[in-house]
Amino acid sequence: MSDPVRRLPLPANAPVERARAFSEAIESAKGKHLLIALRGHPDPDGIASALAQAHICHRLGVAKTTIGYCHELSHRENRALVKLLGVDLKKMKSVREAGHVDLLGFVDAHDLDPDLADAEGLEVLTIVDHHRAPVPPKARFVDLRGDVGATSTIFVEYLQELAPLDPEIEDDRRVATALMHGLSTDTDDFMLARAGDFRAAAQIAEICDRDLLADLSRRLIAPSAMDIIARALSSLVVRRNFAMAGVGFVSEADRDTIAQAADFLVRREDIDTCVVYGVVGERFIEGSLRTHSPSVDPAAWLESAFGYDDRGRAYGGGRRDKGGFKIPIGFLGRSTDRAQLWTLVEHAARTALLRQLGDEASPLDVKAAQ
Ligand SMILES: [Mn+2]
Repeated sequence: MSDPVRRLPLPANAPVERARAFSEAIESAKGKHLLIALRGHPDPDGIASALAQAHICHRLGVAKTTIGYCHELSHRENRALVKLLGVDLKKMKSVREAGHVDLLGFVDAHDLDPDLADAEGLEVLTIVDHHRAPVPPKARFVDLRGDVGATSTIFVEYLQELAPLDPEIEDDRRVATALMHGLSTDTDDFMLARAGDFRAAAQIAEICDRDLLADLSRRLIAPSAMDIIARALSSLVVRRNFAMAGVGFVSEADRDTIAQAADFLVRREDIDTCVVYGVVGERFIEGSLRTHSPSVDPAAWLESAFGYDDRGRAYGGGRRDKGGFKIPIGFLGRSTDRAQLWTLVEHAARTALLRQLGDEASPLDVKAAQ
C-alpha cells in the first residue's frame, strides 16, 4: 500500500502536526467521494464527529462526503439531533447505496460495522477515535487517543487548526453545536471530562447555538421507562438512607428500564443507595443498584446480599457507583400464576436486601414493607 501521508505515532502534544497530517490525508482525497461510516447505533459524539469531518472535507476540496450508518437511529434524542441540526445521514446496508465510493473514513470507532456490506477493497483514509483498539488499526491516517472523553474533542482541535469555526456563519454554528452536544453526552455532562475536553468545550462555547443546545440536552425518557419508574415509585420502600423497589415483570426489550428507574430513584434526597429489581423475560430476577455513598462498594454489597451460583460465581457485580445482579428463576419461571410468582420473588429479594442492610428481616418486616 502506498503511504504518502505521515503515520502515527506522532509526537505527543502536537496538535498542529496532528491536524496537519489529518489535512494532508483529506487533501489526498480531493475530487473523490468519501464515505464516513458510523459503527453501531449512531450516538451524538459519532454524529458530531462525522459532521465535523464532512465540514473539513468540504473546505479541503473533497468532491463528495456521505455520512452513513446501518443500525437504527435509536433514542429520540439522537433523532432530534439529526433533525434539529439538519444532519444529512444516510441509512445503508451496503456501501453501494452511497453510489460510487472511493474511500472510507471512520469516526468514533476504529473499524467498519460488520453489518455494512460491500466495503471490501476500499481503502480506509482516516480513523479518528477515542476507544482503545486491541490491535492497531490500519488506515492512511490514524488518530487514536485514550486521553480524551469524546471524539468531538479531537475534531474541535482539527477545526481550530484547519478551518476555525465562525460564529457568524450558520453552518459553522451548527457544527459547533453538534460537537458541544457530542462532548457533553460522551462525558456524562462533563463529569468524566478530561482537561482536553474542557479546553475543547471552551473553544466552541461562544460559537454554538445555546437555545438549540438546550433543546438537544433535554434528557428524554421513553414511555416504557416512565411506566417502570411509575411502578418503582408505587412500590418504593425506604429504610434510613436506602430505597428499594420491585417493578414486577419486564420484557427483555425493556430490561434497561430497570437501570433507568434506579438512576431516577437514587436522586431522592433522603437516600444515598437504591436497588430496583424485576423479573426479566420470565427467566431472571434482574436488578440495578445505584449509590453515592462512599461506604457502599456495589460489587461487594451485591455479592454479600445475593450470594453465588453453584459454580461459585457471584450473582451481582459492579463498579464505583453502580452495580447489577441477575439470578435465574429456573423451573419456577414455568408457573402460570404470575401474581404468586411475583409475590415469591419480591419476598425473597426484600428479605435479602433487608438482611444486607442489617435490618434483620423478620417475616413481619417484609410484610410491612409490602
Ligand atoms: Mn465517543
